Amino acid sequence: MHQPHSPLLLSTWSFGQRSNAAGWPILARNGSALDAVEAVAKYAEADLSNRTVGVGGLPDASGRVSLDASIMLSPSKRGAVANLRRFPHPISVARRVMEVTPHVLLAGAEADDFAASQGFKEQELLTDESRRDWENWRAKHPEEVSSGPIRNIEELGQLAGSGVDGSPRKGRNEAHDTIGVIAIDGRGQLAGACTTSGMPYKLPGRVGDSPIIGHGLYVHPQIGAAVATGYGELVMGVCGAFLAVETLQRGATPQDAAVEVLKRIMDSYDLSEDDQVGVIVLNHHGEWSGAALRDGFSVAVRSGEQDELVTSLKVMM
Ligand code: SD4
Repeated sequence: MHQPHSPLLLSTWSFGQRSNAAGWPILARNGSALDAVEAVAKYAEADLSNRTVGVGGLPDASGRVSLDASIMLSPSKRGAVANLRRFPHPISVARRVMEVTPHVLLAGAEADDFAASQGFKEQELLTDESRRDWENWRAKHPEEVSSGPIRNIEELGQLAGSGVDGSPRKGRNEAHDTIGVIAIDGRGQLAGACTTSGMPYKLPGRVGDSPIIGHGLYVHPQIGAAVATGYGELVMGVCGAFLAVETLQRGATPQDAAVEVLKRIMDSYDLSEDDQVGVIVLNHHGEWSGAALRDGFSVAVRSGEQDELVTSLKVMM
């Protein structure tokens, strides 16, 4: 178990490890958990090899990329953006929503306008590679939007099998997804961030769990923090991240809290074999756990003593 007030960073999926490297120096020099989680999220957003966060993310069914993000310190300090289409760092726009507006969530074209008014730099989000994948997908699905999640799309680049367009994979890092990161700093302050381009080929306008406080992310400074990843619609039906922190408050361990969220999902849906949700839960003592419905989810852990990828508990047989 981690010692109280020893800084700790926990990120979703295998690519969280290299993203953690961007946030760890902040915690190591006694910086804030908030700055650290923002740095981790920004790294993933800017990473072009990461195909479903930030620039390079897979687009919606209309071929346009839209980004969702949230950041949180406490019930009264949180911000989010949904359906951002012109700016590459939704996490920083979410932080600005938290810091300079009385609101929690800005969405759509007005969220882009807000980002512009705050001086953020615009960038085309659709890369040639994502456009080609979308064109291939569109050619095979002329009338449809995404038929749902692609199981562990975050790790498809690491696994054998086909790519996001149904064609053979092109490389190790082809299809990463949401990064969720939670941290505790040397003063014992908790923070969390979550950023994604959402479900590939989604219906335009679809917003998942990541930018909704209590669904993809929740932080309570005196209790703990939780982040969820995977098929957002499943998380949203059970207020997944809030449920995890609430379960901690009732005295559960981080592992029991993570499992509680997944059990609630199993009880609430007729799950298909592609449905995947992963959860990371951290309590205010610095104890943590990760769990997922199925194989394939891992937690990237970074502390003074540890820099590794930990395979999470799987709850479905
Ligand atoms: C969503 N939960 O938009 C996100 C996607 C995700 O790993 O987390 N993928 O549904």
